[in-house]
Amino acid sequence: MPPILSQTPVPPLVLSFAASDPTGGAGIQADLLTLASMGCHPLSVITAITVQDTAGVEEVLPIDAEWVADQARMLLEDVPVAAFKLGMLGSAESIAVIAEILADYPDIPVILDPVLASGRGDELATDDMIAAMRDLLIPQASIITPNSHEARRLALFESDDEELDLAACAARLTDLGCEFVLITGTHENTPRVLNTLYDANGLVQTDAWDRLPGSYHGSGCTLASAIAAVLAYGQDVPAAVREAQNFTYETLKAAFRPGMGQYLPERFFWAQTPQAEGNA
Ligand code: PXL
Repeated sequence: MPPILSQTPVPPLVLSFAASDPTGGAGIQADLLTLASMGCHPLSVITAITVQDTAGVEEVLPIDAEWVADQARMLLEDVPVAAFKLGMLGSAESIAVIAEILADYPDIPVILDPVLASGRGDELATDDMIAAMRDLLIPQASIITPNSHEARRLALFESDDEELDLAACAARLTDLGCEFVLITGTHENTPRVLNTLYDANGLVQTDAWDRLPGSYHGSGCTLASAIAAVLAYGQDVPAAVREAQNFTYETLKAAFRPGMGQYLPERFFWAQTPQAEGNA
């Protein structure tokens, strides 16, 4: 190899386990764009393939759990990973093999975005997947990033009653063993969006954001990947959560609408020319 190449520093490597979203708005494509935009090199293990457009998800084909495990194991033998990011995982069997892999790398931070449904409400996780996440993944997570609906379902509160206390949900989730829980508040009936970070001792920080006018596809994947990127650069979770929210907010302000459904976050907002901004 020419010396110039061998001296090129390796960016932090973040391994994302996620499903393909052909729109590029969510899923593995969202993770790759976010990680690359934030200066990491994305590694990817595909857990499922979806058929969808910007309005919603039509079909899901989970990848065989053995293939999920093989993709990850081969990669991990070769390259040093700075953070694991988990999105839509496809099946309870895949969750089980991913949990085994994570257990072999206990020092690598795990960012779990517990994807349960699409923005339109298409179910993306079965009850056995939710049970497996709760039993096998949440105990190993450095941080999980549910929205308020997901937090209530994972904490076993069935109702979507706005009065249900999100702090109580977070306490149940940290009791399962994760270090931090970031509950995003887009779906709550508050004037501003409140994103709240908890640990085992309770509230850590709340950040408030002005509500943006659009409906966005892939904002959760963007936020969780951005947290993974900052953790991969060595910052702590509260700092990563702050910086990742700033990044995500910028991607949503620059979002574009390529089809008839939702807006997609612009993960390369910082590379836009003034003219492209004028067309947005
Ligand atoms: O936004 C969550 C999400 C994650 N991954 C895939 C998705 C979605 C939502 O639709 O399709 C592949």
